[in-house]
Amino acid sequence: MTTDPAGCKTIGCSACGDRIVLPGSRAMDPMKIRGDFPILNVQVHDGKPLAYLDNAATTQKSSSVVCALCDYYQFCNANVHRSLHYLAEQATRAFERGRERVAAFIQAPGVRNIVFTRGTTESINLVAHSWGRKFIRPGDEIVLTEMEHHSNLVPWQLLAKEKGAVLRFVPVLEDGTLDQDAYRKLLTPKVKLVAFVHVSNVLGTVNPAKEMVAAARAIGAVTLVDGAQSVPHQPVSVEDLGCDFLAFSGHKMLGPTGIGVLFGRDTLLESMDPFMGGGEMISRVTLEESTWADVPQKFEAGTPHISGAVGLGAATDYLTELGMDKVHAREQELTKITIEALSAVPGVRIFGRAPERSGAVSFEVEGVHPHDLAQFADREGVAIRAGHMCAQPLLRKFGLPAVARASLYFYNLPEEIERLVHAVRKAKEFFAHGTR
Ligand code: 7TS
Repeated sequence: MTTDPAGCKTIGCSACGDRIVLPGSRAMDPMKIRGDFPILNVQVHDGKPLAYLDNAATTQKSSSVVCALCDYYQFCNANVHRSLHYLAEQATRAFERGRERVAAFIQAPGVRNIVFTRGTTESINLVAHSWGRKFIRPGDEIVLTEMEHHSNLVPWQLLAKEKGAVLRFVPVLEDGTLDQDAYRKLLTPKVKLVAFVHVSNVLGTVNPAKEMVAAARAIGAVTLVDGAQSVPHQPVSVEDLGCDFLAFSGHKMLGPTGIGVLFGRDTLLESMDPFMGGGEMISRVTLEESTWADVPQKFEAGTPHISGAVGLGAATDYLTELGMDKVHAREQELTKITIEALSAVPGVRIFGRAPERSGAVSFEVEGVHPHDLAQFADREGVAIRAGHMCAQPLLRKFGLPAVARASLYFYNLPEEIERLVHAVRKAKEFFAHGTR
């Protein structure tokens, strides 16, 4: 490893020997960080600088991640876990190194606990299919919350329908926190699974996951945490959380799209049936029947997203080098600025006032439809999202068909938040008087 005068470290990729540039210890300098993300410098709509505030949907990718993908395809590409030639061994090593880095990133006991999937959605569907269909019986209860993303709701609806199980929901209170008293009351011996979102993609609420997991485990329920909006933004340790399953997506944490993770406890993964059948997930196959490979391969049928695992590994390297505690602290600062600045605009209502919250800030502006606002902001170079955020039941609870949402990551700047607020003020003006 070498370190240049700017503090950047260059390491050799263990698989292909090529260099990977990592940010240095002085890297929380925002301008230096932004140098690692060329896309943040693109200009949109006739030369407007881009303010990318849609990070809950997907984050941008650091050059180190893009380089790792390039290096992989240029120098290491082959299929994994099968051929014996040089490149096949390099590719297998690179792929498995990705798994090792992911395991270390969330403090999993080992690589056996890390199943690669396409993303959070597939990870949750895997548990519903492979664990749920085997262990859920008629009359069993599954506890979810009212703030779930559709991906932690619909798979359980399908399972409950098939198995005659009952879904129960922890209510969301006015401030965007979960009703913890109601949660405790729902925890009866009938409950077999508790699945909940760690950080809401709409309200930004950080749920007390460790305590919720402990309460569920005390009654013998299996626990699944949707970490799509937590793992990228704060230190998350499965050892500390104590959950049985944790699901998250690579693309929301600097990694490529199409790669995600299911962490699972050894004993549970071993007890579950396969998710999909095909190559790689078998031990022995006859014409009539098959036996399964050991975990995690049992759940990884077919050729996996090899470069995705390599890219996700590079993403965890980048985040680890920055320090997840610093990533979190920086986002907390930006979130505070965003909430204060938006709250100062008359007619702006922010949803989610949890004492502990993340940088997903949903809001509405009096007199401006969220979709119009997002379109207007886009013309100003400010990228935000509008819509139901894949959480229709939650929005319905707040009486809203849609909201606007700015979502932050460590590479954002206070100036970008100012530009958002400026766009909001201008949109209000425009929709009130028809002037720009
Ligand atoms: N769970 C949560 C809490 C999410 O925010 C999302 C995606 C998912 C699950 C699904 O992740 P995927 O990678 O499998 O699609 N959330 C968002 C969002 O808020 N805007 O676009 C996608």
